[in-house]
Amino acid sequence: MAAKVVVKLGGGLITDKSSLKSPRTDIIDSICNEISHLVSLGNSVIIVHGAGSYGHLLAKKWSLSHGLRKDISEQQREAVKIVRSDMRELSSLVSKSLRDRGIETVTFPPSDWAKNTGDSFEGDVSIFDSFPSNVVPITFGDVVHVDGGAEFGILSGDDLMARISIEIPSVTHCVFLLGDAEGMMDKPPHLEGSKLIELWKSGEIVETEHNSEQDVTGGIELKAERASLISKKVEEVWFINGNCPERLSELLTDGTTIGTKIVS
Ligand code: IP8
Repeated sequence: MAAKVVVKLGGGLITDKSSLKSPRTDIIDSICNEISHLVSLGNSVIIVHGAGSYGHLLAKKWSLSHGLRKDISEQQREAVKIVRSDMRELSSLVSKSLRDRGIETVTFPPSDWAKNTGDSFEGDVSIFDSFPSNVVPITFGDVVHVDGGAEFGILSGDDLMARISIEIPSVTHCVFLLGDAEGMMDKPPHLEGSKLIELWKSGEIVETEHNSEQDVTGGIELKAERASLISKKVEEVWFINGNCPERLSELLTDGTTIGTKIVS
Protein backbone atom coordinates (compact mmCIF):
# COMPACT_ATOMS: atom_id res chain seq x y z
CA MET A 1 0.00 0.00 0.00
CA ALA A 2 1.26 3.47 -0.86
CA ALA A 3 2.44 5.55 2.08
CA LYS A 4 1.89 9.23 2.84
CA VAL A 5 5.08 10.53 4.42
CA VAL A 6 5.61 13.87 6.11
CA VAL A 7 9.35 14.42 6.26
CA LYS A 8 11.35 17.14 7.97
CA LEU A 9 14.72 18.04 6.55
CA GLY A 10 16.48 19.46 9.61
CA GLY A 11 18.13 22.84 9.15
CA GLY A 12 21.35 21.46 10.63
CA LEU A 13 21.27 18.72 7.99
CA ILE A 14 20.72 20.81 4.86
CA THR A 15 22.91 23.76 5.90
CA ASP A 16 26.08 24.36 7.84
CA LYS A 17 24.50 25.98 10.88
CA SER A 18 27.56 27.91 11.95
CA SER A 19 28.11 29.92 8.80
CA LEU A 20 25.54 32.30 7.30
CA LYS A 21 23.62 30.91 4.32
CA SER A 22 25.79 27.90 3.61
CA PRO A 23 23.71 25.15 2.01
CA ARG A 24 24.86 21.53 1.94
CA THR A 25 23.80 20.92 -1.64
CA ASP A 26 25.24 17.40 -1.80
CA ILE A 27 23.01 16.40 1.12
CA ILE A 28 19.98 18.20 -0.34
CA ASP A 29 20.53 16.32 -3.60
CA SER A 30 20.90 12.92 -1.96
CA ILE A 31 17.70 13.41 0.08
CA CYS A 32 15.82 14.64 -3.01
CA ASN A 33 17.04 11.57 -4.90
CA GLU A 34 15.55 9.37 -2.23
CA ILE A 35 12.29 11.36 -2.15
CA SER A 36 11.95 11.18 -5.95
CA HIS A 37 12.45 7.41 -5.67
CA LEU A 38 9.65 7.17 -3.08
CA VAL A 39 7.36 9.31 -5.25
CA SER A 40 8.13 7.22 -8.35
CA LEU A 41 6.84 4.19 -6.41
CA GLY A 42 3.48 5.93 -5.90
CA ASN A 43 4.04 7.21 -2.34
CA SER A 44 3.03 10.78 -1.39
CA VAL A 45 5.57 12.99 0.33
CA ILE A 46 5.09 16.34 2.09
CA ILE A 47 8.31 18.20 2.89
CA VAL A 48 8.90 20.53 5.81
CA HIS A 49 12.38 21.92 6.21
CA GLY A 50 14.19 23.80 8.91
CA ALA A 51 16.11 27.05 8.67
CA GLY A 52 19.68 26.28 9.71
CA SER A 53 21.99 29.14 8.82
CA TYR A 54 19.35 30.75 6.57
CA GLY A 55 17.23 31.67 9.57
CA HIS A 56 18.61 31.08 13.03
CA LEU A 57 21.70 33.29 12.89
CA LEU A 58 19.90 36.50 11.93
CA ALA A 59 16.84 35.63 14.02
CA LYS A 60 19.16 35.23 17.00
CA LYS A 61 21.11 38.42 16.29
CA TRP A 62 17.92 40.52 16.18
CA SER A 63 15.89 38.58 18.81
CA LEU A 64 13.13 37.84 16.31
CA SER A 65 11.64 35.01 18.37
CA HIS A 66 10.72 37.44 21.17
CA GLY A 67 8.83 39.82 18.89
CA LEU A 68 9.14 43.55 18.42
CA ARG A 69 11.51 45.48 20.66
CA LYS A 70 11.06 49.24 20.66
CA ASP A 71 14.79 50.03 20.81
CA ILE A 72 15.68 48.04 17.67
CA SER A 73 12.34 47.85 15.86
CA GLU A 74 13.62 49.18 12.52
CA GLN A 75 16.57 46.76 12.38
CA GLN A 76 14.24 43.92 13.39
CA ARG A 77 11.74 44.75 10.64
CA GLU A 78 14.58 44.77 8.13
CA ALA A 79 15.85 41.43 9.51
CA VAL A 80 12.33 39.93 9.20
CA LYS A 81 12.31 40.78 5.48
CA ILE A 82 15.79 39.33 4.99
CA VAL A 83 15.06 36.07 6.85
CA ARG A 84 11.79 35.58 4.93
CA SER A 85 13.60 36.06 1.66
CA ASP A 86 16.55 33.87 2.73
CA MET A 87 14.16 31.07 3.72
CA ARG A 88 12.49 31.22 0.30
CA GLU A 89 15.94 30.99 -1.23
CA LEU A 90 16.82 27.89 0.82
CA SER A 91 13.47 26.35 -0.06
CA SER A 92 14.09 26.99 -3.76
CA LEU A 93 17.28 24.88 -3.49
CA VAL A 94 15.17 21.97 -2.24
CA SER A 95 12.48 22.42 -4.90
CA LYS A 96 15.05 22.84 -7.68
CA SER A 97 16.79 19.65 -6.66
CA LEU A 98 13.48 17.78 -6.82
CA ARG A 99 12.51 19.36 -10.13
CA ASP A 100 15.92 18.34 -11.55
CA ARG A 101 14.80 14.80 -10.74
CA GLY A 102 11.49 15.20 -12.58
CA ILE A 103 9.31 15.87 -9.52
CA GLU A 104 6.78 18.70 -9.55
CA THR A 105 6.75 20.81 -6.38
CA VAL A 106 4.60 23.54 -4.88
CA THR A 107 5.94 25.75 -2.11
CA PHE A 108 3.92 27.36 0.69
CA PRO A 109 5.95 29.93 2.66
CA PRO A 110 4.28 30.16 6.10
CA SER A 111 4.51 33.97 6.13
CA ASP A 112 1.86 33.82 3.33
CA TRP A 113 -0.64 31.50 5.02
CA ALA A 114 0.06 31.13 8.76
CA LYS A 115 0.14 33.41 11.76
CA ASN A 116 1.13 33.07 15.41
CA THR A 117 3.65 30.56 16.72
CA GLY A 118 3.73 27.20 18.51
CA ASP A 119 1.70 24.16 17.51
CA SER A 120 -1.59 26.04 17.78
CA PHE A 121 -0.61 28.55 15.10
CA GLU A 122 -3.43 29.74 12.82
CA GLY A 123 -3.36 28.31 9.31
CA ASP A 124 -5.14 25.75 7.19
CA VAL A 125 -2.82 22.76 6.78
CA SER A 126 -5.34 20.92 4.58
CA ILE A 127 -3.67 22.72 1.62
CA PHE A 128 -0.94 20.07 1.89
CA ASP A 129 -3.46 17.34 1.20
CA SER A 130 -4.79 18.73 -2.06
CA PHE A 131 -2.26 17.35 -4.56
CA PRO A 132 -1.80 14.10 -6.45
CA SER A 133 1.07 11.91 -5.25
CA ASN A 134 3.39 13.03 -8.07
CA VAL A 135 3.40 16.61 -6.70
CA VAL A 136 5.43 17.34 -3.56
CA PRO A 137 4.25 20.25 -1.39
CA ILE A 138 6.99 22.06 0.53
CA THR A 139 6.92 24.36 3.54
CA PHE A 140 9.44 25.49 6.16
CA GLY A 141 10.12 27.20 9.49
CA ASP A 142 9.64 30.95 8.98
CA VAL A 143 9.09 34.36 10.53
CA VAL A 144 5.33 34.79 10.71
CA HIS A 145 2.94 37.53 11.70
CA VAL A 146 1.96 37.42 15.39
CA ASP A 147 -1.16 39.08 16.77
CA GLY A 148 -0.82 41.86 19.31
CA GLY A 149 2.20 44.04 19.94
CA ALA A 150 4.80 41.36 19.15
CA GLU A 151 4.14 41.80 15.41
CA PHE A 152 6.27 38.80 14.38
CA GLY A 153 7.65 35.56 15.76
CA ILE A 154 9.30 32.32 14.69
CA LEU A 155 7.15 29.40 13.59
CA SER A 156 9.32 26.28 13.75
CA GLY A 157 9.17 23.54 11.15
CA ASP A 158 8.61 21.15 14.08
CA ASP A 159 5.26 22.82 14.79
CA LEU A 160 4.36 22.54 11.11
CA MET A 161 5.28 18.84 11.28
CA ALA A 162 2.91 18.34 14.20
CA ARG A 163 -0.06 20.09 12.67
CA ILE A 164 0.34 18.58 9.20
CA SER A 165 0.88 15.03 10.50
CA ILE A 166 -1.98 15.21 13.00
CA GLU A 167 -4.56 17.00 10.85
CA ILE A 168 -4.10 15.19 7.54
CA PRO A 169 -5.97 11.94 8.12
CA SER A 170 -4.11 9.71 5.66
CA VAL A 171 -0.57 10.33 6.93
CA THR A 172 1.14 6.97 7.53
CA HIS A 173 4.71 8.05 8.38
CA CYS A 174 6.25 11.10 9.98
CA VAL A 175 10.03 11.26 9.75
CA PHE A 176 12.49 13.78 11.17
CA LEU A 177 15.79 13.64 9.29
CA LEU A 178 18.62 14.69 11.59
CA GLY A 179 22.02 16.06 10.68
CA ASP A 180 24.25 14.86 13.46
CA ALA A 181 22.96 11.55 14.83
CA GLU A 182 21.49 8.15 13.96
CA GLY A 183 18.33 9.07 15.86
CA MET A 184 17.65 10.06 19.43
CA MET A 185 20.76 9.30 21.47
CA ASP A 186 20.97 8.64 25.21
CA LYS A 187 23.53 11.46 25.51
CA PRO A 188 24.39 14.41 23.23
CA PRO A 189 25.63 12.70 20.03
CA HIS A 190 29.12 14.21 20.09
CA LEU A 191 29.85 12.70 23.53
CA GLU A 192 31.85 9.49 23.59
CA GLY A 193 29.79 6.38 24.21
CA SER A 194 26.46 7.95 23.27
CA LYS A 195 24.06 5.22 22.15
CA LEU A 196 21.06 5.13 19.84
CA ILE A 197 17.68 4.76 21.55
CA GLU A 198 15.74 2.46 19.21
CA LEU A 199 12.35 2.97 20.80
CA TRP A 200 11.54 6.16 22.67
CA LYS A 201 8.43 6.60 24.73
CA SER A 202 7.28 10.10 25.53
CA GLY A 203 8.38 11.06 29.02
CA GLU A 204 11.52 8.90 29.07
CA ILE A 205 14.44 11.03 30.12
CA VAL A 206 17.36 11.60 27.77
CA GLU A 207 20.33 13.81 28.41
CA THR A 208 20.14 16.51 25.73
CA GLU A 209 22.10 19.61 25.00
CA HIS A 210 20.55 22.54 23.22
CA ASN A 211 22.74 24.94 21.33
CA SER A 212 20.91 28.16 22.18
CA GLU A 213 23.92 30.08 20.84
CA GLN A 214 22.73 29.24 17.33
CA ASP A 215 19.14 28.06 17.69
CA VAL A 216 16.12 30.27 18.26
CA THR A 217 13.72 27.32 18.33
CA GLY A 218 13.80 24.28 20.55
CA GLY A 219 16.36 21.85 19.06
CA ILE A 220 15.97 18.13 19.81
CA GLU A 221 13.73 18.82 22.84
CA LEU A 222 11.08 20.54 20.70
CA LYS A 223 11.34 17.77 18.09
CA ALA A 224 10.87 15.09 20.78
CA GLU A 225 7.86 16.91 22.23
CA ARG A 226 6.20 17.34 18.85
CA ALA A 227 7.07 13.78 17.81
CA SER A 228 5.42 12.34 20.89
CA LEU A 229 2.30 14.39 20.19
CA ILE A 230 2.26 13.09 16.61
CA SER A 231 2.77 9.48 17.77
CA LYS A 232 -0.65 9.58 19.46
CA LYS A 233 -2.16 9.77 15.99
CA VAL A 234 0.42 8.43 13.51
CA GLU A 235 1.77 4.91 13.91
CA GLU A 236 5.20 5.40 12.35
CA VAL A 237 7.06 8.38 13.81
CA TRP A 238 10.82 8.23 13.39
CA PHE A 239 14.08 10.12 13.91
CA ILE A 240 16.55 9.04 11.21
CA ASN A 241 20.03 10.10 10.18
CA GLY A 242 19.49 12.31 7.12
CA ASN A 243 23.01 11.57 5.91
CA CYS A 244 21.69 8.08 5.09
CA PRO A 245 18.41 8.95 3.31
CA GLU A 246 18.06 5.42 1.85
CA ARG A 247 16.80 4.49 5.33
CA LEU A 248 13.50 6.11 4.32
CA SER A 249 12.94 3.45 1.62
CA GLU A 250 14.06 0.78 4.05
CA LEU A 251 11.50 1.98 6.60
CA LEU A 252 8.72 1.96 4.01
CA THR A 253 9.53 -1.47 2.61
CA ASP A 254 10.75 -3.37 5.70
CA GLY A 255 8.76 -1.49 8.34
CA THR A 256 11.94 -0.70 10.25
CA THR A 257 15.40 0.86 9.86
CA ILE A 258 18.28 2.28 11.88
CA GLY A 259 16.83 5.17 13.86
CA THR A 260 14.50 5.93 16.74
CA LYS A 261 10.85 5.01 16.63
CA ILE A 262 8.75 7.31 18.79
CA VAL A 263 5.79 5.72 20.55
CA SER A 264 3.13 7.36 22.66
O1 IP8 B 1 14.63 25.38 12.04
C1 IP8 B 1 13.08 28.06 12.37
O2 IP8 B 1 12.57 26.83 11.93
P1 IP8 B 1 13.21 25.45 12.47
C2 IP8 B 1 12.71 29.19 11.41
O3 IP8 B 1 12.36 24.38 11.80
C3 IP8 B 1 13.58 30.38 11.47
O4 IP8 B 1 13.03 25.42 13.96
C4 IP8 B 1 13.29 31.43 10.51
C5 IP8 B 1 14.57 30.54 12.31
